[in-house]
Amino acid sequence: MSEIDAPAEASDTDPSQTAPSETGATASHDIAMPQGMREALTANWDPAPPTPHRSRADAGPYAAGRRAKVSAALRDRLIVVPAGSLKVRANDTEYPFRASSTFAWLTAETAAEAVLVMYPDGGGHRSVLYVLEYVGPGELGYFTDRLHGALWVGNVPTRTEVGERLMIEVRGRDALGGDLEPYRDAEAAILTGFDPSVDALLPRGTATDLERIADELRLTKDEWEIARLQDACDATTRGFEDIVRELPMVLARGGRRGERWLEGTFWRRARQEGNDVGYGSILGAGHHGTVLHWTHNDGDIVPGQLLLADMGVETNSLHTADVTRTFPVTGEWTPTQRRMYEAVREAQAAGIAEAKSGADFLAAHRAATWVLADHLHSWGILPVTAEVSCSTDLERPGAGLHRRYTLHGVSHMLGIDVHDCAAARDEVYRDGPLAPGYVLTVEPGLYFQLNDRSVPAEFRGLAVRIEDDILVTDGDPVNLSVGLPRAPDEITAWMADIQASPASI
Ligand SMILES: [Mn+2]
Repeated sequence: MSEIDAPAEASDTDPSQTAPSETGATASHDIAMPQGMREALTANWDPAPPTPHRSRADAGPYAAGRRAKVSAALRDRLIVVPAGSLKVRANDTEYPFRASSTFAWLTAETAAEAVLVMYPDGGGHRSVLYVLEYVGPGELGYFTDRLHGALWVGNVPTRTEVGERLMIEVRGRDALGGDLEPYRDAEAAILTGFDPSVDALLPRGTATDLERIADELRLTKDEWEIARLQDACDATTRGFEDIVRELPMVLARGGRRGERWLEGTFWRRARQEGNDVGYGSILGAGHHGTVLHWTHNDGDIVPGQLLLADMGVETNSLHTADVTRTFPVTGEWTPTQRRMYEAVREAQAAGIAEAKSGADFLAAHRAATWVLADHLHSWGILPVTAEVSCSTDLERPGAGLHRRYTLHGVSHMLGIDVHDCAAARDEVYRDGPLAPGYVLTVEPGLYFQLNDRSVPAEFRGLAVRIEDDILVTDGDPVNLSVGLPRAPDEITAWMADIQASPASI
């Protein structure tokens, strides 16, 4: 990251703005660039080296198929879906950009500040993708625009290349305002809140139906998306192998902040094989595993602990895995750890068996939770039977007491978002039947807090969660994350095997 010696141009809202101030200095502490210097610096350049498009070559027809479904659901409406704008992290640095999920789903594009517009046209829609082309050689912004100068941030693909790769009409982002002007008062479905400059162009646009409709359509993954989710799970498997391989080294060095080290190890795999992690990795050693969203990951790792690792690689198409494994950091289970682990494994198997076409979404949750409650009762922790604790009559005395230890629902939809399809109505998601092409997690867990007086001392501070990504089909459920072992002895053997073999990249 460079600041000194080059005049940085912060172009706040208008990405095409490249004009420097009178002195040529554009941000605090920048060195002035007089007119003569500007002319000298902008002369004598060939075009900037092209940057290839990063999407898969086969993405276009699938994205077109998704647009056709949205088109049919929003007939005669203007549809506007921005990728989103850059977000400031601090001062003049931005967060890494991640396109809005609806945009990525409809275009297979992930570029910052791009916008999809679907114009009503003869009962259907004509789709146009507006992309930003960065400031090239011959213009001052090539040197001075730290957000969009090709010299500063690398070039982007040409409009022609984007159009050929994604099989869509492409126009420059600077044409968007003029193209939308005739629609300023039209009834528009617009994904608001992602790009303020786009929201301002269509002040009467509404977001509600578009998000709901897209999220309900996104419940069913097409074959291309299923393949990407499989890619995400496969890369995630390799990331888990990476952290297992480094555990002996972490322990040998005293384990200090070992959770953080392993977080970095997994992140390297995510960046190597995909775009990023799909959500903040959770690495909870010992009682940190009882904290559902433990993303501080700053704890030590010491022998005798279980490590709960909940991590997922996000592909370049932005599809993510969401996988949890829990294992003893030395590979050796204590009897209590094993007993607890086997209960969760049995619960997960019961849940996965319910992930069938036609079953309702909550069937996996009910089946898994019943198994957990039954074990909790048999251990003397739950004072009532599973039948009482899992009663659908929530007013019944004793109902729901297992929730002190199970804490969360067993499933959620998975796709481009880790908690996918959040805007879908309850009647099609939570209360709706599963269908072929749905992908959901099955992730039961047991959590005994360190300070919970209701459990025997031997259980306190222990946490187990097992999470896999399940594809619903016409037949049996397909486990996309089956590449990682689950049986306790298989985990021990897997760890020894991985730790005896070199890393692969
Ligand atoms: Mn999950």
